[in-house]
Amino acid sequence: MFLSTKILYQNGLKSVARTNYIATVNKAQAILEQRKIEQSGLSSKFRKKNSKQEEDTQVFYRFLQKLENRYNTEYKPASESAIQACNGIIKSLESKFEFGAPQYEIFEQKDSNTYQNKILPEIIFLGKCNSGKSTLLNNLLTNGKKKDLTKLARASKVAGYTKMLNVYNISNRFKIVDSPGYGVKGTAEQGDVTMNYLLKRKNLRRVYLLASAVTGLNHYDSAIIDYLIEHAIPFEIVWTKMDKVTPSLEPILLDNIDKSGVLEMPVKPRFFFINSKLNKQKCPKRYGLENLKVSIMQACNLL
Ligand SMILES: Nc1nc2c(ncn2[C@@H]2O[C@H](COP(=O)(O)OP(=O)(O)OP(=O)(O)O)[C@@H](O)[C@H]2O)c(=O)[nH]1
Ligand SMILES: [Mg+2]
Repeated sequence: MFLSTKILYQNGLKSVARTNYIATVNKAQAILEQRKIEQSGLSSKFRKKNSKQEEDTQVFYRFLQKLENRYNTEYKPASESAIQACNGIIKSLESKFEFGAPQYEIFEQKDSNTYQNKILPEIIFLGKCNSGKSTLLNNLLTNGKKKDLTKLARASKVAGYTKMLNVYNISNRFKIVDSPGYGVKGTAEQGDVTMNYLLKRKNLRRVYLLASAVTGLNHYDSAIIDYLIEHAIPFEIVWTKMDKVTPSLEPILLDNIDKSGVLEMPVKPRFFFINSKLNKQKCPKRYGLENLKVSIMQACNLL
């Protein structure tokens, strides 16, 4: 009796253990199944997110194409060989901040001290405060590497950040001048130094006028454009912050350009549409910078 009870007990134990074991296996299987479901859910969510990103990038790219076709009819995009040559030159060059000048006389004086009168071709970035001049300069001269992006020109959310003409020397081959912005945050002294520079600078090859694609051109830009035309200073227009143009802002941008008066000029400036900042959703790359680099190199006779 004792034995059979013991066997029973043992059998009972075994069967309890077996039941527990089966329950554990079932539980583990259920967990695995659940995980599989979750993972497949996750990956489909991930796939959905990725394809949404791709779609947004394509939509953005198509909008850029539309702008190119509509406004740059007289200009061809830079050829692949020109882009490669240009990137090769830029890679081999070293950029450094040379000096800042709050007045044009100081600019001339510092410039002659630095170069012993060696004349280098020069371009300047003009534009309203906050239009992205300093950020673009950094992007161009550091090949867009994130860690280097604040190495050269200081940029800031605060409008009116650049206070004087800042000169950057690129391996003694050419120079880029970053200017203080005009508009509500600009000052009379900053206007003075910039206007004097535009008027007097003999080695200025081309002006790049920057306008945020979000705020567009306004009467300040028109006044500067009139000044450039009056003094026969060649210029192009760079539309910055394209990454911020949402579908609802697209028609506003087109309207701004169409009504700006620039399209009626006898020689239409070339437009560059760029994003200096990346945006995971629709601008994973920087667009338009290659064409702009080629234009700068050509203006400085380096290509
Ligand atoms: N999203 C986006 N932000 C940009 C872009 N370019 C510039 N910014 C931002 O716009 C702000 C102003 O940029 P800056 O480069 O300082 O503008 P600036 O024209 O030099 O301004 P001032 O020196 O004040 O005349 C900064 O917060 C930049 O990060 C761009 O292409 N996309
Ligand atoms: Mg600036």
